[in-house]
Amino acid sequence: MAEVPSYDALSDIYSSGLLKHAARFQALIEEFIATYGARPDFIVRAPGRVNIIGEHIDYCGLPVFPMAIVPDFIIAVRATDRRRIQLANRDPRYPACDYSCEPGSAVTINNTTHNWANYFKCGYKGAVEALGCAGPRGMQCLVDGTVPSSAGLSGSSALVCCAALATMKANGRVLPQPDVVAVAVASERYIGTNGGGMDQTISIMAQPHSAMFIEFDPALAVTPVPFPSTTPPIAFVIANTLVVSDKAVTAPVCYNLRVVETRVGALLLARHLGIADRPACRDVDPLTFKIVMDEYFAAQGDDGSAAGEVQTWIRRLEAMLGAVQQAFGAHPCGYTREEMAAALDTTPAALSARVHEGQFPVRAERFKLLQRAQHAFSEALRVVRFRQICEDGGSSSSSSSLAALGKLMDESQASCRDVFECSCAELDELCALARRAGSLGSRLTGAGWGGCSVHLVPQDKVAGFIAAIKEGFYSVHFPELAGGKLDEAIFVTAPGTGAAFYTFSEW
Ligand code: NG1
Repeated sequence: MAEVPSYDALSDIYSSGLLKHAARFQALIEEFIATYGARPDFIVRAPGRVNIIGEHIDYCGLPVFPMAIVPDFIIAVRATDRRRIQLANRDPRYPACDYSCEPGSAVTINNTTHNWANYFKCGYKGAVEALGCAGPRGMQCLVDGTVPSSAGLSGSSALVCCAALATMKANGRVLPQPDVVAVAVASERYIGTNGGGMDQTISIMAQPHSAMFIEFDPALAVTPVPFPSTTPPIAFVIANTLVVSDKAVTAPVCYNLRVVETRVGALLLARHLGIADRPACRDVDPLTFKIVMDEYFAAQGDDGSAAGEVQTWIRRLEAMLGAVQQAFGAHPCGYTREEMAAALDTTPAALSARVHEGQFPVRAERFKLLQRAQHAFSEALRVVRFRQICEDGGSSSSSSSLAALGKLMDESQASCRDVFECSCAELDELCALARRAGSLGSRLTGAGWGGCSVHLVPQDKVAGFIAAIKEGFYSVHFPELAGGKLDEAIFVTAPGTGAAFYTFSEW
């Protein structure tokens, strides 16, 4: 299995802006020495990501299409024999903290208060448990992050991944990439959001120059898919609405509620399709839309091998969209808890336990199973088609490829806005403005309800596009924003590298 790479040249990590990155790494080392009085042993880096298409479907077991970005977390680390984890951040908004790592002392993550160090502790705790470390080493750590927080670019997962890797390396054993992903996915749930695995997978396993088609079921599979080489080339611009959406805080009515709606949807769909008693549906936890889809076809003796992979995906997803309408169409305004339980011949309390509400509580009068399922299967179709266009890139004209990719992104945004209801007024406004300013496809990225949007723009139009958004959005809503701050809010990005260790022999 692939190992997390170690580099000794920044050019292996970043493809441009090397002087700027070198200055940042140098400043990290200098501040580390000033803080702890010794040089760090190593630096570990994990990037944020932008999801190009495939929103809120990783936790349904359905494929997604993100790429790593340059904004990242880096942590300088020194292993010590003192039984303490000392944690500091170069950003003065994030206070230092210090906790015991004596054998037997539990790491507590208080997710009722929002504290940046919680994300570090998640990765630390997950790594120590995964290594089976009875007596973990002490660590001195200095963190520097450039991923905006609560913006849909997955700064949280980048920090969790970085902390898990720092802890593994300091304790002498770094697990293979897929195991690090599993540790980071499971441990980020200590924060209280019942997340899928997209962010941690791309942060650890991204490859340069490609977005990644990520499948979660039946096993994690990551396929690099370069964008088609069009004339003009494709560029992606990220624009932050600057509406802060902290999904840990809003989880009971936003993120975790969507997870529950899709989980209950999967249970009910299995029952509607007459496959609820098949072992994979009855015993698996959580049951996802992807498992229901596969089991439905397996029950008919259809293992999918009759057609090419893409055709199989399309045929199956389209069939599920039809089934969803039949299963939930009589409840266009959603289900009450009692209605969902009755449809599953159970009680509301037993259903709540089945979808782990004890750990991830949710609040809702009505659960919109029809809409959530429609979004999930149609979004997966868009992901598969997006990949297909990228892979066929050379065979159709540049303008038709770009237009087709952009159309899928626009359709995704419409579905997120109207069907899955995870957009917000500012995201809608920014996407509409972006299309008028020359974007071929515009959508929210990440969890939504605020945060960032992503726009497909022909490279020769990027400068004009960014100027138009600055004028039409930022100068209207954030007239005080200028210079570097404005450039952090809207920037062009290319697929970046995944997590790595950096051993700074040249310094
Ligand atoms: P962000 O944008 O980092 O809040 C979240 C989830 C993803 C995925 C997206 C929506 C975590 C760590 N991340 O991302 O797994 O479900 O929302 O597509 O929970």
